[in-house]
Amino acid sequence: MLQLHTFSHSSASYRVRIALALKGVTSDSHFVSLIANDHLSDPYRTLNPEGRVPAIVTENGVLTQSFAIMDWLEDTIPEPSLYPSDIWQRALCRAFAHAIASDIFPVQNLGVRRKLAADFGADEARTTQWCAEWIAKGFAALEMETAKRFWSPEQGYLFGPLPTLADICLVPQMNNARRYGVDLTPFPLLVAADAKARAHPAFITTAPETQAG
Ligand SMILES: N[C@@H](CCC(=O)N[C@@H](CS)C(=O)NCC(=O)O)C(=O)O
Repeated sequence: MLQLHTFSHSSASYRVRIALALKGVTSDSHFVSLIANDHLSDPYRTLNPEGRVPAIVTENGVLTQSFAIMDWLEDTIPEPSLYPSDIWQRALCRAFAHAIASDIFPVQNLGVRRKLAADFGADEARTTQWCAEWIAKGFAALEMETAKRFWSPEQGYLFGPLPTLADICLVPQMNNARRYGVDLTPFPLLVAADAKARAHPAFITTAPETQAG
């Protein structure tokens, strides 16, 4: 059985939990509290020297990085696919997902927020403002990209009839946006896509509030 090292409110962990659920794969959850700094402990860093969640223990060894884990799942269990079938749509889907995972999310990660506070004297209000501004900037671009594709909620998920990596990245990032008080009214397409995806059982059963730890 796969062992997933995960934290309830970690968006990268939530991505992997959704992907596992979509693929119908069960795993043993090992809770790593980012609040209690479990991720920085020696035993955890032996598993994942980066000191981040998620990490998954497979029969081949430990795999880190949510995208590496999701692509490994995709390669191992191709159906249902986490990508649209058309090659160009697949590329656009990857671009959407990476805009969140590589550009929007990293600047509001826990380590960054702690550094802003410790080294630059940013209080809670300033770090919240920092996170909210980066999210709003990134969402503005994604809203435009989504409008350029003439996407509408009637079309289903962001890239077709099934949830893809784009939806998997959007929903956890929307949770962060709400947590930091981002005004979502300028992003009606993203709000609609989020509402559609978060109603899917794979997103519901793996949501932060359903997780122990
Ligand atoms: N690129 C990594 C990011 C993993 C990551 O940074 N996870 C966060 C939680 S969502 C974390 O462990 N943060 C710890 C920290 O910032 O110290 C992935 O996609 O898996």
